[in-house]
Amino acid sequence: MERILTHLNLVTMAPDHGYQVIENAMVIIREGKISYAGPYQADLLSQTKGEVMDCQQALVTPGLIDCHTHLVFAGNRANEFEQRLNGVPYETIAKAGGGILSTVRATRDATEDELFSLAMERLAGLKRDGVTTVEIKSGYGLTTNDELKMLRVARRIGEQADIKVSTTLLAAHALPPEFAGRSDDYITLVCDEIIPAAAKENLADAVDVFCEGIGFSTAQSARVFEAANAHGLMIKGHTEQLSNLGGSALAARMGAKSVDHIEYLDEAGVDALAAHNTVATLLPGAFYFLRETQQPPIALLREKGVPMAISTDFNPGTSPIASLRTMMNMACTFFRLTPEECLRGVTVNAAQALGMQESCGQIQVGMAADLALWRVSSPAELSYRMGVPDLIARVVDGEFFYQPDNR
Ligand code: DI6
Ligand code: FE
Repeated sequence: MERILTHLNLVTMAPDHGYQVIENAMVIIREGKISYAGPYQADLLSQTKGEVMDCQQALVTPGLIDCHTHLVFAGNRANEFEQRLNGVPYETIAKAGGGILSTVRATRDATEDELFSLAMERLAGLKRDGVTTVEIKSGYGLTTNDELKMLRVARRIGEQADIKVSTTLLAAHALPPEFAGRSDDYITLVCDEIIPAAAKENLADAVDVFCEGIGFSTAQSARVFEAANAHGLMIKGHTEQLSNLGGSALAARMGAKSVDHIEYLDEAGVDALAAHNTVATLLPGAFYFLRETQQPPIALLREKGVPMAISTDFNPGTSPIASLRTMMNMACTFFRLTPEECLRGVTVNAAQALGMQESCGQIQVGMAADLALWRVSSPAELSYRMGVPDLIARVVDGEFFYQPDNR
């Protein structure tokens, strides 16, 4: 069964046309994959059997990819947000059990069904922005059972068929209270028990580490990456978010698909990313929410040709913002990325950050028919405007999901 989309303006992000709009274009979908994408061709249309859909001049881009989220958790931290704005010091909140560990408690107490329905609500926000693939991390369980529980919820979201999910085990996110003063022992648990269990049940596509003074050291991160590599899982890092420990270069050398945050990355770190073709994932939501002033080294990343991705980092502590288009706008305003770099950052480069560059992130023959149809006239509008419901539909493996009330 084929489907022919006509009367559309096409932005493929593929090497031949990239960001350039192909007007009056045509896309043919066969068995969930792109079989043609390019200028309108009357004879091709007449040769093709199937349903013809008039897209009424919609702009069609690859479906957007949010390559870094913590979408599965229970509770929220609005109370702490409010306390801080009322002058309560962070230390007081932390001593009273606030911060990441309050989310850990709530997540441990929640059932899989509860976590699933909470995550689905948050996901609705991302879908409104045309997201067809999302990465979801664990990291609020911090026991074998609770980490696997989070990953099972993430996998179940992917089985709903209207969005693709890539899962990441982030057991090395924070030190659980049971291991206070024994962080090396916790890393041993992560390497010897949690990673093997997640690999055995096929629950994780990748493994991530929070490599930071308040997280885990580079030596501990290396142990986690080694265990992940030994189990054939991809690796990624939360690195150089608050200080420069060299975690990004370490992760790149060990084969990381991406390193994320990277406000404090130095030139040697950028060189390591360039040498290993590691994606630099920018998270402007956390930059905004933490009122960070240290800029990621955008000029150096550009100069050395490091691919940049952009993501929401959706999480209850530092980025409670379920909008990838808001992140595109913030990447322009805070980091001075161009709208072209932003669209690349949520399509082709985000796919690379997930090791999915062969199957999605571009509109190219043979790739999955994962598309977003927009009521906009130029791709720059996607980074320019926030909050206006511009999305008409998402297409996942050739299947259409219309945005309610916006057909
Ligand atoms: N960096 C972050 O910004 C989040 N995790 C991390 O490693 C914060 C997560 C939270 O506060 O719940
Ligand atoms: Fe994160």
